[in-house]
Amino acid sequence: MDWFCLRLKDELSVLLQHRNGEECIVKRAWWKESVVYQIYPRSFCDTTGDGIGDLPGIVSKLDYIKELGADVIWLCPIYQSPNDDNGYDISDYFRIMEEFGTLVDFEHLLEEVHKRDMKLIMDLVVNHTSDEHAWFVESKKSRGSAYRDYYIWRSGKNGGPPNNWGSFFSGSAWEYHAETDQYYLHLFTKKQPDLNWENPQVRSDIFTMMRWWLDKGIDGFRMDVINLLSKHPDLPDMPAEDNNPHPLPIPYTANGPKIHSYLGEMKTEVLDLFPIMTVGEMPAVTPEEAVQYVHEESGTLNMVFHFEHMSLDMDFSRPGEVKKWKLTDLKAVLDKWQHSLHGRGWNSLYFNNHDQPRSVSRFGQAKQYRVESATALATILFLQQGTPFVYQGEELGMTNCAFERMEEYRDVATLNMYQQLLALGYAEEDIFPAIQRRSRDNARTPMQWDDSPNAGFTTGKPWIKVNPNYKEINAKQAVEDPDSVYNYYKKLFSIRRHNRVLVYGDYQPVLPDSEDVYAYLRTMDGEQVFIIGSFRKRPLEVDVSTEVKLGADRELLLSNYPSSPDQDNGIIHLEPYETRVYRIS
Ligand code: ISL
Repeated sequence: MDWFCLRLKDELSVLLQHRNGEECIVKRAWWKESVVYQIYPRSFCDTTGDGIGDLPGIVSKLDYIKELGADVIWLCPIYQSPNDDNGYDISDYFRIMEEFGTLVDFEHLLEEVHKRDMKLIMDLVVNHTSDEHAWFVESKKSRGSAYRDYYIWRSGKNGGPPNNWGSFFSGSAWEYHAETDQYYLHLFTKKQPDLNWENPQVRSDIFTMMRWWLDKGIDGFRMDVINLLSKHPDLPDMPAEDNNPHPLPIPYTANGPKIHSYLGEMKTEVLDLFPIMTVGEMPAVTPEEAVQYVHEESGTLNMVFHFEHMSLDMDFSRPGEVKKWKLTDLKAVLDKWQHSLHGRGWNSLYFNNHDQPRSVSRFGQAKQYRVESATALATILFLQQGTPFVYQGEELGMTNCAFERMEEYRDVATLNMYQQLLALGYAEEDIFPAIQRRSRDNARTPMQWDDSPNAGFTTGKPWIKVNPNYKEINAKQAVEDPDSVYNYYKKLFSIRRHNRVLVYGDYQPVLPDSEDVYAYLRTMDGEQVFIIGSFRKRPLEVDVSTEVKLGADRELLLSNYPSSPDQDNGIIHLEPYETRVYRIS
C-alpha cells in the first residue's frame, strides 16, 4: 500500500501519507460511512395478495432494515414496465409500476425512510428503455420520425444485421424491424432497445427526468450498466469466436470514447446540484478505469460496482458453467481493488445482488456450515475499505434455491440461455445443473419472513417459487436467535459504525498466499484492527506472529464462535469458517 492513513484530520477529512512523505486528504462523506441495503421490490413483501411485492410492503419492513444497521436503501427499478426484465425495461420513467403501487405510495415510502433517518436511492436505467416506451413507439414509426434518433438504428449488411454483436442475454444484439427495413441495437433483450446517447435531446430528457426524482427528495442513484452508454461510432464487427456467432461487444461498448463526456455533463446538469450518492454498475471495468470514474477530485461518480470477483467461479469456455475458485484468487482481486482505489477513490463492497447466485452457496458452505460461512464471508468483505452493500436475505444467510424444472424459472436471461445452449447442441441434463448454479433467480426467490405458508411473503400465489428451506431460514427465527446470521450482521455493522478505522483505515493483507484464511489489518491514527476468517471445513492452526502483534491487551471485538480459544503467541486456532475481529492497539 503506497498511501497510509495518518489520522482523522478534522470532522470533514482524513489525512493520508504516501510512503514518499507526500500527504493527501480524503474527504469524509456520509455515503462512505453508510451501509446500503438493496431491495428487489418484486420479491420483498406483498401486501395485496397478488403474489408480487409492493411499496407498502417495503414500508412495513423499514424497522427491520433500520434495526439491522442499514443507513441507505437501494430500490431496484419501480418504474412502469412491461416486465420483460423485471423493471429493467422502463416504459415510463415518471410512473410507478402498477403492481408496486402509486406515486403517493412512493412519496409515503420516502417520507417513512427519512423519518427513520435513513436514505433512499433509486435505480437509474438509462442505457436502454422498454420497446413500449413512448420514445421507442414513436421512433419505430418511420425513418423520418422525430424520435428516430433516440435509438440506434442501422441498415442491415449482406442480408443480415449490421454487425455480429451479441446481446448479454443471448443471440444477436440487433432486431430487425420490417416496416422501416432497419435494425435497432439492444445489448439486453429485444424489448430493451439501447438509447442513442449521441443525441443531445436524449441526454437532456434523461437529465430532466433525474432532476424530477431528485426534486422529490431521493438521495441518489444506482446506475445500471452506466459504462455502456458510449458505443464505438463505427460499430465494428467483433472478431469471430468458436461456437459463438454473436460475441459480446465489450470492447466496443464498455468505457467507450464519449463516456466521460456524457457523465461529466450529467454531473454538471444534475449530480452537482444535489447532496447525493451515486454508484455505477460497470461490466468490464479495471481498477485504473474505475479511478477515472470515481476519483476523489475529478471523478463523476462516487463508487462503481465491478464484476471481477463475480467472475472467479465462471467458466467462460462454456456458457453458464461454473468452475472451482481459489481463495488466493479472490484475495488477489479484492486486494488489488483495495490497493488501487486507496487514497484516490472509494470502493463498493458486495458479494450479492439480484443478478448473482447467493454468496453462501457460491463461496461458502450452504449445507454444513451455513451460518459460520455466511458470517465469515460478511466479515472479511464488509470490514474492507468501502461501502457495504447487503442484498435482501443475505443477512439471513439465504441460499440458492433448488429449482426442479425449467418451468419454475422466470428470469429472461436464464430462459434465453437455456434456449441458446439447446441450440448449440448441449444436452438438457448438462444444461440444467449449470442453470441451477448460475441462474439469477437464485437471488430472486421471495424474502423469507417467517415459517408460515409462502414464507410470509404473500397470502396469494407468489410470482416465483419460494425457497423450500424457509421453515428453517427466515427473518422471524433469525431476529430471535442471538447466534443467527442476522444478529451477527447487526454486530458487524455496529462495530464498523463505532470504529472509524474500519471505514477509513489502511488495508494491509496478511498471509496473502494462504488458501486457508482471509486475513488483513486496518490501521489509522495509531489504532489497528486485525480481521481473520477461515475458509476451511476443518479446524486450523494459523501462525500470524510475524505480521501481526497480538499483544496481551488485544480485544476480541467480534467472533462467530461462542468462545474462541486464544493464545498470546500469534498462533490462532480456528474452527471451521471461524472468523475473528481483534482490536490490537
Ligand atoms: O446478470 C448478469 C450476469 O448474471 C449480467 O450480465 C447483467 O446483465 C449485467 O450485470 C447488467 O445488469 C443490469 O442490467 C441488466 C439487468 O437485467 C440487470 O438486472 C441489471 O442489474 C439490464 O438492465
